[in-house]
Amino acid sequence: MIKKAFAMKIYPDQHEEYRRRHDELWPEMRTMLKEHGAGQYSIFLDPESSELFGYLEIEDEARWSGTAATAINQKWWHYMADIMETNPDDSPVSKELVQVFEL
Ligand code: RM4
Repeated sequence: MIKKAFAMKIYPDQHEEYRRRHDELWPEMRTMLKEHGAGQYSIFLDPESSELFGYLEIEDEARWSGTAATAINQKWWHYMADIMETNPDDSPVSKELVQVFEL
């Protein structure tokens, strides 16, 4: 099992909307993430800085990297682009974080 963590950023006035959209995560998106080996996927928000901290566990990097090109993921990223910092292709600006401790 591989642990992945990453940081993203939402717009300061969109905290509630970001949560609302994830409370209603499209079933096809949920299925796609699981089919690509995602487990224990959580996203936390720092309300002061509007930074998001994402954590998930995957089985295989290559399998996980396939998520980006799926039609449902592309649709999700376009849908989310109005409330978070994105790249020109609407993917979220995402910084990979490095694990530095484990109990
Ligand atoms: C996030 C972001 C990620 C996606 C999750 C479900 O806002 O778009 O890429 O995996 O939602």
